[in-house]
Amino acid sequence: MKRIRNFINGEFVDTGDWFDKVAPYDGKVVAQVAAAGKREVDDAVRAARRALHGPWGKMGVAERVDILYAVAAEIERRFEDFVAAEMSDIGQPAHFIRHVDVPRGAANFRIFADVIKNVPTEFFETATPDGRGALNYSIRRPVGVVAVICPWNLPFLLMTWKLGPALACGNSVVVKPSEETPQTAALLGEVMNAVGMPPGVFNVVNGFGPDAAGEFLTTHPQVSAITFTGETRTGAAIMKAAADGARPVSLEMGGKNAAIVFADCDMDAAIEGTLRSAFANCGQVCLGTERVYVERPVFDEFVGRLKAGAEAMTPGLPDDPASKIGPLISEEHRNKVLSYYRGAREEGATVVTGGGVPAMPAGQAGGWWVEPTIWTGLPDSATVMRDEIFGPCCHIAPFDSEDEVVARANDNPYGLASAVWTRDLARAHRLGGVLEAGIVWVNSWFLRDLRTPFGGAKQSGIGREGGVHSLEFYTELKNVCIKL
Ligand code: NAD
Ligand code: 6OD
Repeated sequence: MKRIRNFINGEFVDTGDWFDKVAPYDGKVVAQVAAAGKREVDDAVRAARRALHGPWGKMGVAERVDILYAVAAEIERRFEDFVAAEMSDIGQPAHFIRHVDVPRGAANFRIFADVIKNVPTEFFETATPDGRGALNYSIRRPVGVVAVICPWNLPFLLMTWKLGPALACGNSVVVKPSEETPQTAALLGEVMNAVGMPPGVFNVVNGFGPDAAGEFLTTHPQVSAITFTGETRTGAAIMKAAADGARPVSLEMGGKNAAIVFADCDMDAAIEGTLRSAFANCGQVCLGTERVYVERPVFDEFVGRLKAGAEAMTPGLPDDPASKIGPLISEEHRNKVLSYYRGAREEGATVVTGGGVPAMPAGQAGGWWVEPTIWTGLPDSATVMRDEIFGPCCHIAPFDSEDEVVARANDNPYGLASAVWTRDLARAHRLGGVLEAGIVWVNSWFLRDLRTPFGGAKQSGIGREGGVHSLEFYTELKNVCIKL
């Protein structure tokens, strides 16, 4: 049986406290994972703090950049190992993992190395009473030990999205992967050793959240800052933990995103885009559109075509080229999604397609499969229109005017993303301005340039990361004033 260990100060560490990692597609144990207790979390944080005063802390930017490029290259060299680890952790089709998740992991190190290499500096000349003047310039210093708390839905992409900037800025890190997806963080430990990353710069502690590795890490007094991706209520708990010691947080949290389809859109593109935004990664993408609003003249056509697309999504094993959709991550998550499927029916939804569990071949029957599901006929106040479900489902509602649909899209506590489908450029700009979301896509979805700001409005997040925006969180900006 494969064993996944913690990675502390450059070494893989057992704890004797093992928990099972189960493959989502058949429910079988694929690995045992060593849960970190308070002692291992403390060891990891102390190693990270020591690293700040060792060779890592003394390195110039150019040398740091070289190491990050080497990390990216080593990930690419071991591409198939990362793909295999991610396939057995999340169970999604290999195509998605190969083209989105793993390549983005390597890119996250390269792009943030480039950002730090090219970061501009402010410079001011100050008048002084004696006429000699003074020069001011700003420098960026690492914030210290950064705790990186990760979710399970795109584990490698989302972990490296935090690690790239954290390390580029010269911090050391302690990562807590999700208990559901521990494998790629362990592989990254091997990569760090292979490229000569100084011990203690990158550490991994495995385990659960409350009263376990996650909480031990976020409450550790030697942690300088916490960056988190996950559910909004977890983010709120982490914010409370961070208040002790007044430590900064960067929170990327849940979403209940709206797709808005106008009658003038390119319908083929809107259907293809909405099939992805509703069902990619089995609906387990924070940017997914569980609320779809369609202008009335094209409502019936849109519903019919999305239904056909959803019904063509063959479920299957990650390495089966015919597979278009994988399972949900866990039994617990499937129970949650299925309870929303039942709730939608009880609230009077018309089930256009799906709503249950697909029949799977014997070997896969123990996995956490659900059918891609589409509803119509519910009011905006229905539970499935308000809660983030995080499954392969959406509700489609008709609308009659731009003002109406903007008000309905904004009437939700979350504000992560929106997708607007229209050929009217002026309208696209108007909606880009008024939709309450951290990102508004027009005629696209999940088209992400890593240099752009990313984060959520309202209950979807606090702070922005991406490109130079990440520097706000991962560095302390210091002014140096020199009297001439
Ligand atoms: P989660 O909040 O359950 O868990 C996230 C991480 O937090 C895990 O590693 C977990 O062990 C840890 N954790 C849980 N309780 C903790 C505590 N009290 N203290 C410290 N750590 C704790 O989220 P999840 O179920 O893994 O991920 C799905 C959620 O993530 C969805 O809500 C989704 O929208 C959100 N998400 C948001 C973004 C974004 O960029 N906004 C991206 C991906 C996922
Ligand atoms: O692409 C990214 O940078 C990013 N943060 C994606 C988030 C996806 C959420 O599931």
